Amino acid sequence: MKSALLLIDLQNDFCHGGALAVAEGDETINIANLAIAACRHANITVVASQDWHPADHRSFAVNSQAEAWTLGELDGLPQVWWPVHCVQGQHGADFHPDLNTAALDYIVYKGQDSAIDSYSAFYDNGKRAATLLHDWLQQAQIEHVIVMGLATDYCVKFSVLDALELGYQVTLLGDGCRGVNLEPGDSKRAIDEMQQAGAKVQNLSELVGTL
Ligand code: VGL
Ligand code: ZN
Repeated sequence: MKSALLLIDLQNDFCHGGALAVAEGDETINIANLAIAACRHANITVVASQDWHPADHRSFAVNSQAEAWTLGELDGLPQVWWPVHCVQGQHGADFHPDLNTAALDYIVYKGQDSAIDSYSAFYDNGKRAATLLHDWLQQAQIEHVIVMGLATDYCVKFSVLDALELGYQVTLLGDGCRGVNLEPGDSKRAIDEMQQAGAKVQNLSELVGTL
């Protein structure tokens, strides 16, 4: 069975000093580089997503007359109002400088539609439009995805749930994820939810033993 490593949103804005910095976010970069090396050694494709918003994106609190980090509604869907982050072409949207981007086989962009947020690397939050990721993985005959990245309780969680729904086997690299934790325990609950839905949760060292 062919596998792909899927690295979620390892971008400056989710790391130390970023607009939407996740606690210990930087610690995922070293794990990602180790996972990339192990996967390349085992001939496993490496794919990354980038949160890629236009400056007028309505998930940004300032663009929706809302206060950052509070809850509202966007296009009929529950929405956390975020600080401005991952604006297309800006430093915050770049991959973390230490990430081994030379090893990436494919990059999928998400969140380009100003009117709706897009946590999953497969669909927007209303599943109204798909990204190019599923088509690309199908072309490559991938049946198993190994997922890690930022943030556990948003983009990682929804990418994993969609991958399972699309019929992929999913391994979540637990030590390769960090969460926003707007409410304490959100990351733990997200991991439980992914596991309940059928994801296998492993640490990198366990995964490496199976490659
Ligand atoms: C993310 C909040 C807003 C993420 C993206 O990558 O988890 N979270 N945009
Ligand atoms: Zn975003």
